[in-house]
Amino acid sequence: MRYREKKMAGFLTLGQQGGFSRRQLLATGLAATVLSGCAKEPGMVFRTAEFHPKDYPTSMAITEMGRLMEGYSDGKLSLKLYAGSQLGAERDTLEMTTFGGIDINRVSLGPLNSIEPMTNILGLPFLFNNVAHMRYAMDGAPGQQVLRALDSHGLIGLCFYDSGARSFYNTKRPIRTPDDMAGMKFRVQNSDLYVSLIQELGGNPTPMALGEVYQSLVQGVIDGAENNWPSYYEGRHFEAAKYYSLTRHVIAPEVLVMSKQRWDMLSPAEQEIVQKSARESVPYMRTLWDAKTLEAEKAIRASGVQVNEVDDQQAFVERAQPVWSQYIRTAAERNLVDAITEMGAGHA
Ligand code: GTR
Repeated sequence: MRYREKKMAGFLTLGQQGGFSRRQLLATGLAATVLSGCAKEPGMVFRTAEFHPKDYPTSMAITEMGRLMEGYSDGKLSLKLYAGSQLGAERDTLEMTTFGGIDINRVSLGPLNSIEPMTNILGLPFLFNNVAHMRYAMDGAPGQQVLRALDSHGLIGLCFYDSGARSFYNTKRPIRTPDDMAGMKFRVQNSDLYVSLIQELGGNPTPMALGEVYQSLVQGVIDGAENNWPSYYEGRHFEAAKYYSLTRHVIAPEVLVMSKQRWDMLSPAEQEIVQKSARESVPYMRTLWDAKTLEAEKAIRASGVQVNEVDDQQAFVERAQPVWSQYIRTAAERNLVDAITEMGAGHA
């Protein structure tokens, strides 16, 4: 089948397999594309999922990617962004993406950990020295290697976005040493890596969707969680958990993925446009991210949250060390860690 025919067939089977009703297709704009195909070359509107609201850096970068894509394709390729978790929690939207029910999705690496082991490597505690190190490594061969590893799971890794450094916040007390975490219940992403990390540090991990964290903090179901400045701020978690302790234990990036089903319906030229547009949205995302991080930090500090540096970060590094041996299992994983570590020399 030539790619155009494959594309049209793909649209129809996508609708049938995914069990979309005609009303749902119309609502998402997919039907418009299918129907207009009779009259002229059909355009494609990629259904795109994002947990964060539409003015969050990742959402704005996706919007920028859509703008670039439309320009490069003379309006034939575009995306519709469903921001603010409209399509569901990250774990669920990711599953839908692997089956072709969602075309593009911006997710944290956490929910990908159970799908592709290589993603665990980027989430290893204290792997990256800082955000600059992470960006450098993701722009180079290590980043490409992890993106390509997603191919065998029905996903095309388009690019990495930022997620800053994750630190702990809680309702009880400042965390200065790992011992301060003892007995506290921390929400973690649905990822075994994060569960192990909290256990090694001495806390009690509770996997939970991000959307449930605020309420769970307020109701005392959990004592704390961990995240970067923008997410701690955006979710209003800082209003419920007044201690933010700068452990900076994970500096994993986020990733923009496309459903392989949809990718395979594109011509090589269209694939290149999608890839290029995603890549070109990255510098824009980074500028927004840096500004948002500063803005969030300023607002959080002004709100009366008690922010502290930890006494000795090395104590956390050492406690978390068993997580490394647990997740570096193959020679390829070891090589990836070594390559990333070496790249850190210029980013101390
Ligand atoms: C945020 C990230 C979200 C989500 C979240 C979490 O930093 O942007 O995609 O994965 O962390 O903790 O669940």
